[in-house]
Amino acid sequence: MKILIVSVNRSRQPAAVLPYGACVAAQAALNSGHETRFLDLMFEKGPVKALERACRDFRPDVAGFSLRNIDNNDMRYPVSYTAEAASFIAAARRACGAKIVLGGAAAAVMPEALLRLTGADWCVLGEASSSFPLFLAALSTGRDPLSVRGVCAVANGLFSANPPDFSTPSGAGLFPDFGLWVDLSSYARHMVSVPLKTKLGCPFGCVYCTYPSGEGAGYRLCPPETALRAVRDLAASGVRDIEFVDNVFNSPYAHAMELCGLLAGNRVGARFHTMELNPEFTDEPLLEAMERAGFAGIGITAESADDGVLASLGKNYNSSHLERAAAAVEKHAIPCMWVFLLGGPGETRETVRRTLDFARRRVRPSDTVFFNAGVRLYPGTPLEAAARLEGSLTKPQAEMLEPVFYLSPGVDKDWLLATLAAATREHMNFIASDTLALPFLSGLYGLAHFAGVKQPLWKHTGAIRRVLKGLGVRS
Ligand code: B12
Repeated sequence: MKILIVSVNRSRQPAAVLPYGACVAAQAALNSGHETRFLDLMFEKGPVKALERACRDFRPDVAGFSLRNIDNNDMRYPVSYTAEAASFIAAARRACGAKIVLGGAAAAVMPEALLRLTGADWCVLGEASSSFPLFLAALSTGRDPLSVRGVCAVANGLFSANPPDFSTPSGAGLFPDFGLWVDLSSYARHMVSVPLKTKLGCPFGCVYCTYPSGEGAGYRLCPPETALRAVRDLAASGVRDIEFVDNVFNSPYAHAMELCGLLAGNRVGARFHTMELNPEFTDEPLLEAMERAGFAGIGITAESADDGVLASLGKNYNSSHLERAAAAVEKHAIPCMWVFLLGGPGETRETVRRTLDFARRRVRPSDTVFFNAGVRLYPGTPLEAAARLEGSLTKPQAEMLEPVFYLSPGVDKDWLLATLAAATREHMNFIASDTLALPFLSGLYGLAHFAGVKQPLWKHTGAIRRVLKGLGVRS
């Protein structure tokens, strides 16, 4: 069959991201014998025209739309991406007779609502490297696609789903030949690193999170040697920045250590990044190993420094792990971004102050701190159930594509935002969503690349904000 994969994501907030999942789906279609083309809408000036052209010229049998984001997860400046995605799908429908399939991280979070919104024929969940070829095989041989694990559809107004198979092993299927599908140099010009994942699944029980339902709760580890091969291939093709986008990079700890050891022993001239370190496993030996491996930037997803809030969020760590992680970070030169999520269950003015106090005391001024305010609610999560019990969420699940946020009754929105604004004014290395919403942020990446600045750009947050302040620009 002729398969067109369309990556609809055009968001540059906080930075453009390379359509990793869409590339995996395209590679899976190609490897299973289908004639496959890819349309990346990220940098297209006229996305609808480009899509119509691709549909008319290629006349695909199947158009697979990769939907990454539902919205920007920002309570203060919410942006929803689903209406735009639906308009692209409608344009494809008008331009050709292809069957329309949805996939991607957003589709995994709310498949039914997205199927109903877009009118797509099917949604394929689970690992695209295994489920997508099985789906295409069913379609091409006239079998019911719903017989394939991970496929769902709305027919006659009714939603049917065949649950995804979370037992497929993680391996080479995670490493597409990116250069076949996207223009890597455009991404490099926007200071975007190439993403790689070294495992699937997430065993943690964070109350707001969709990862275990999207990938399964058990780990499926990619052999570190296989990941090293993918890193080598990318480096050989000229890629200089590689970001590990595992849900949690440093768990299982031994797997991360083994990979770092291999990277250190086989230096390929690339810089490595990850934003997904869990404080429980962030210690001295790990940072030592990451430094030797060539990591140029790390992020610690701390969320809160208050033990009560961490427990209510369902976290596996407490404030003593944060203290230990901070002590380890201080001993190493790798720039670090700390990420906090304020307003979750159990949050009060007191607990917010405790987290801010941790950031002031323990984060080096040369490092960056990002504060999220408000927790995006997703169907099927324990936090959704709690919010309904509390009475703060009344919207039916079908309407949750429009962003809805949880804010603890113990802290009011105005106070929280004013307190955050004061903290970010006082500390130039502290940022909140105001900075991410800056309209010129995307241009800044291009400028920085042109000036030869190395990734990650966020390590210059303090300096950039000071310059902007000098120019009278609020950031
Ligand atoms: C790492 C990450 C980031 C990094 C990205 C770094 C980088 N260099 O790429 C950073 C921190 C920058 C980031 C930013 C954002 N992220 Co983010 N991110 C992730 C994370 C943890 C992994 C994404 C990834 O690369 N996965 C690996 C690829 C291979 O998986 P995949 O894309 O899902 O694709 C698989 C399937 O979905 C499927 N598939 C994909 N496309 C298609 C197409 C077809 C046809 C088929 C059949 C299958 C298919 O096949 C793939 C392989 O199985 C996910 C969580 C998660 N577990 O998905 C969140 C996630 C994708 N992010 C999310 C969000 C909201 C954002 C932001 C909007 C806000 C934010 N929190 O910062 C921004 C948007 C940035 C942008 N410009 O678009 C949401 C998106 C859904 C939603 N809730 O709206 C997720 C799912 C987290 C969540 N549950 O809330 N993110």
